Amino acid sequence: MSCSTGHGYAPPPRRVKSADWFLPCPIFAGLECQTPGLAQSLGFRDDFLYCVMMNIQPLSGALGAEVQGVDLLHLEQDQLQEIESAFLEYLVLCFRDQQLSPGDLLRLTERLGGPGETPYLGGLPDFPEVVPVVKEADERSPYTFGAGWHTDFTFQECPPDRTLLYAVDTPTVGGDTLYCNLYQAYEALSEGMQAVLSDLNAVHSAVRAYGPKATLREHLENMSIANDTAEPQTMLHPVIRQHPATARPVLWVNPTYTIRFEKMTEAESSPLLNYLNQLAVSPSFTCRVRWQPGTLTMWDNRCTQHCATSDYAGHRREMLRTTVAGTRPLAQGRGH
Ligand SMILES: O=C(O)CCC(=O)C(=O)O
Ligand SMILES: [Fe+2]
Repeated sequence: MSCSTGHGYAPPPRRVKSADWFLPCPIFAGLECQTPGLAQSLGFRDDFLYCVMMNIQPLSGALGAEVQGVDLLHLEQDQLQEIESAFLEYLVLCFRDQQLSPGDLLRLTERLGGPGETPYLGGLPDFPEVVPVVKEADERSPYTFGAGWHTDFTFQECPPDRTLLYAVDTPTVGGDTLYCNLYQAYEALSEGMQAVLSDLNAVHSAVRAYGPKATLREHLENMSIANDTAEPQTMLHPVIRQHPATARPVLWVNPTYTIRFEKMTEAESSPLLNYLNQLAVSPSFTCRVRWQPGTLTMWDNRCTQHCATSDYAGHRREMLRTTVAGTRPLAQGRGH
């Protein structure tokens, strides 16, 4: 399988099947260990047990889970439902050893609601909705794409509900992605602060990342990034967002795109925004995803932030990225 990333994309090899695959089902696991190949000889598909036994392992006490026993290319409807309910519970889901071409990733994105609009970032020639996130081994910049805490594209009127990131090539160590839980950040605030914030809107803008003076594109020489020639438009969003699926309140600001509170200056806003942004990334509200070729992680932009780590100079990392279109954020308890 090949595509025109210019980076020699090829799906990662499937891992050699071992008895570990059968551990989610203890009875069958034991039988399969004693009689390797039993599942196959009974006429089950190669990945039969993998498919019927979905297993969820949390990544930390705060958020995130690894989902085992799933082949994202052949998802049954009930598996999809199970994944969707795990997604609302864990906010970040990680699937290992998936074999996805760019077209497969797009089909999965369509199954999950359809791709969002992705201005500024160039996609693959044959699949414009699929964005390659690439850093070559010889790049000198200490920076990587997404290396600052943020929630994806909150400057849009309808920011993406979720993002899917699929690892094609990864450093042997480093290049992890960190996530934080913005429900927990909200819950950590005092009642008084929750009440103050619930009446506020914030201004979100692409100016720092993609405005005329932004320097991100100069740091990312193997990605196709277009800056705005004029000051980007801004978008007002509630500071306390209600998650549309869980109805729970979320502290929905981030240091990359939230530039100030409505009707306040940046100078007036920044002390409180800095406080909120620091609180959101308290270690106890975070988890960390370590990537391997074939890992797909999806995260909920309605209640998380994330941050890529730039600790793999001299090594190559290539990911494929899509987003799922979202709805306009609603304020908790305000209805507007
Ligand atoms: O590459 C990563 O780890 C995350 C990049 C990022 O921020 C994104 O894909 O939205
Ligand atoms: Fe991001």
